Amino acid sequence: MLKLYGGARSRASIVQWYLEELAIPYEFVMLDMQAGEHRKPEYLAINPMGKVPAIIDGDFKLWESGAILLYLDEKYGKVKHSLEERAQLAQWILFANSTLATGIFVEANREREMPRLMTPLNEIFQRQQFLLGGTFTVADVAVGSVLAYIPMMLKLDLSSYPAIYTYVKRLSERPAFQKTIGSRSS
Ligand SMILES: N[C@@H](CCC(=O)N[C@@H](CS)C(=O)NCC(=O)O)C(=O)O
Repeated sequence: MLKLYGGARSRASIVQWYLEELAIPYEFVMLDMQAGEHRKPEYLAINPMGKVPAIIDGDFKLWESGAILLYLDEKYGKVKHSLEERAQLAQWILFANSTLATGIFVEANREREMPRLMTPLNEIFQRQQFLLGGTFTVADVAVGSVLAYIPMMLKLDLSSYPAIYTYVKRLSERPAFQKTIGSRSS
C-alpha cells in the first residue's frame, strides 16, 4: 500500500487531500517532528532533505509535495491529460509552491505580493469554477490549499476578493478536503 509520510499540521495534508480525492488506499505514517523523527536516518533514507511530505509507492520514493501531486495525477488520475494540460498543471503547482506560497507566507512579501497575485486569481475565478476551467484538477489542490490557509491559518479576510472567497468555499465543501486540510486544528 502507498505510504504517505507527514507530521501533524504539515504540508502532507495537501497530498493527503489528493489521495482522498483519488480514493486510493494509503497509509499515513505520522512522524513525531517535535521529537525530530524526520531527521533520523530511517526517514533521511526516504527524503535526504529531512522534510515532509514524502511517499513510497511500491519501491518508488518521492518527496516535494508538488512532484508527488503530479505523480499521483499521472499514475492514478481518472483523466488522461494532453501534454499541454500536463504543462498547465505543472505551471499551477509550481506557482502554488513557489510564487504564491512565498508571496503569502513570507511576511515581508505579503503586503506587496497579495494584491498582485490575488487580483488576477480573483479575475480567473470570476470567469471559471476551477483553474483549468469547469473541472476540478490537481492544480486546484495545490493552489487551493495555499488559498485556503489564508483565512484558516493567517486569519486574513478574503472579502476583497469575492471570487477567491467563493472558490475556497467551493473547495472546502469537498468531502476529501474536509477529511484532510479542513480537519487541521491550527
Ligand atoms: N517545498 C516542500 C516543503 C517541505 C517542508 O518544508 N516541509 C516542512 C513541514 S510543512 C518540514 O518538513 N519541516 C521540517 C524541517 O524543516 O525540519 C514541499 O512542498 O514538500
